[in-house]
Amino acid sequence: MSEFEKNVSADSIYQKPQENIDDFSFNRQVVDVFPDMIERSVPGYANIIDGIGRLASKFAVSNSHIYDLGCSLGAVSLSVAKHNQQLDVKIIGVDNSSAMVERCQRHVSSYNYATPIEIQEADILNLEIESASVIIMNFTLQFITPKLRDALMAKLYEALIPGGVLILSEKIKLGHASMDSAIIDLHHDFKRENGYSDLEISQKRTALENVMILDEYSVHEKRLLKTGFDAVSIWYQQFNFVSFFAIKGA
Ligand code: GEK
Repeated sequence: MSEFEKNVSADSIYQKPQENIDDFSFNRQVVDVFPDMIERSVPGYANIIDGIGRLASKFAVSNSHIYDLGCSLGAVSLSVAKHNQQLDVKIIGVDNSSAMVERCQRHVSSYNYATPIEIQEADILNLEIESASVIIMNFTLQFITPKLRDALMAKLYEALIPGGVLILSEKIKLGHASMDSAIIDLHHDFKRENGYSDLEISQKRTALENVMILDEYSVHEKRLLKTGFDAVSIWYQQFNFVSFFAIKGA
């Protein structure tokens, strides 16, 4: 366990009743508890992080960039660096939360993988992306305003080299009332088993309501095919948390 992991505080942000629940934001308070929060909230998080590193290594090519968009504390960037076998690859992690970026830079620099990792503070929507063999958005697209998602996918497609891959992970809607309700119950059971109370679960849900907007998987798939990607496939799913990848034709 690294020094960083030993210093992670437990997430107690929504433990006490709050009269007015502010919209969720990736501020300093969230950054302080982020590894604990995401591990206890996203089923399969550790498997997804490891799997993305392994999957990225199948598509990374020499003299290219690998982007980790919405990198938070750099878990994906570090997994990609750990598994990368290609020379002259640069991993670029990007986040628009200055609190995240500051902590991420310190965290990432405590590792010493051969593949360099550069962390930038920027909004993905304004970012210039180029020469990418792999682009990853691990639970980030759901925080982008829905009407901007088509254009963002088109920009990522353009930035990929032929044969490149886009790896997306998202919480999804199932699009059927009783199926959604069953799966949401399973997710809430998962959170309860990880120590969150009903109050914490419901207050967090309220905080996320206006900022995390979910699509159905079929919407993601259609959008990517319409953008020009050759094929889209799920490689991991637990409950309503899905990770999938799309290939740009060679
Ligand atoms: C992980 N990928 O640990 N531009 C840049 N960053 C953004 C934007 C934007 N427009 N919108 C949101 N973010 C990570 C987890 S968390 C998901 C990703 C979660 C950033 C935001 O600041 C946050 O750090 C991240 O996207 C989403 O694998 O907490 O559910």
